[in-house]
Amino acid sequence: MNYEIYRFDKIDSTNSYLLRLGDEGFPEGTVVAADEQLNGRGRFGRKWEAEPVSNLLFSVLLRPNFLDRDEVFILTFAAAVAVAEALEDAALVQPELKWPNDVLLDGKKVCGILLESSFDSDDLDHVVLGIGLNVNQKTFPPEISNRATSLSSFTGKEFERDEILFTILSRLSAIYEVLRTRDFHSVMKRWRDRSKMFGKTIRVRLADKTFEGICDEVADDGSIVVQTSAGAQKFTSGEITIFQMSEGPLSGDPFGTGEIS
Ligand code: BT5
Repeated sequence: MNYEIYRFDKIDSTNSYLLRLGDEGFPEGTVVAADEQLNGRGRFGRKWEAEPVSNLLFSVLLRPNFLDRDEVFILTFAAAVAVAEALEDAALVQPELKWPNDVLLDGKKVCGILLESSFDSDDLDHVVLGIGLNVNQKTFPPEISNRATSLSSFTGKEFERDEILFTILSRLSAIYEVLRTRDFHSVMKRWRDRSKMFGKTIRVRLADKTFEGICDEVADDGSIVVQTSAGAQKFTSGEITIFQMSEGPLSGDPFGTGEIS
């Protein structure tokens, strides 16, 4: 993939801006990166809070015409793998992946991914992959301080943001080529290899029901399978809380809320 990077000191949201560039016909590989977002977004309208200049806040424009609309979910998993591999290379850490879109260090969220798609009538036109990675930020607002971390908080070191950005983009490009061959299985396997959810007790909360059981697998279609007392149940969305063996929740709301599309 050929990247062209547009940099901003300040922007509303790199995702919102790039969705507009996508509508205007900008090519695949267009990247928008900002030092500060005034309206950084998570999923379901949540806020992404990041101190200016300390972190990576960027979005990548994709035009994955080799994917059907119900296969777009795979891009979130591929991006999580790309980020994890990049952090292994560039920061010498071993991140853990949590369904469906979180990258964790020590059970805390270091990176969130926001995938947004734009359709032309029924056809997928473009996808914007937004990545917020906490790099050199040392402290977090009280409401997330016990569940958020940064590369710097975790390692005690400072990082060159561009070096991490270029490593992520290069890993993303490589995994995107694998997706082009439609080898979804190998991408999901790389995701599963970095997840520690399997075999743990998890709680899945839907709008009107809660299920608890052992996390069995995350399937190639991105769904999560849980062994409950009523048998195996498959979920494509829900709020996930992971429990340690005999401790309380490892991470709960709002980080666990997920939908795979
Ligand atoms: C996400 O949403 O994790 C996706 C975040 C994507 C942010 C990037 S930044 C560049 C691009 N432009 C945008 O406008 N967005 C993308 P979600 O799974 O809904 O998680 C959001 C929740 O994470 C919030 O409700 C907070 O509880 C928590 N959170 C907010 N800021 C955080 C941070 N810096 N580190 C860790 N957790 C955070």
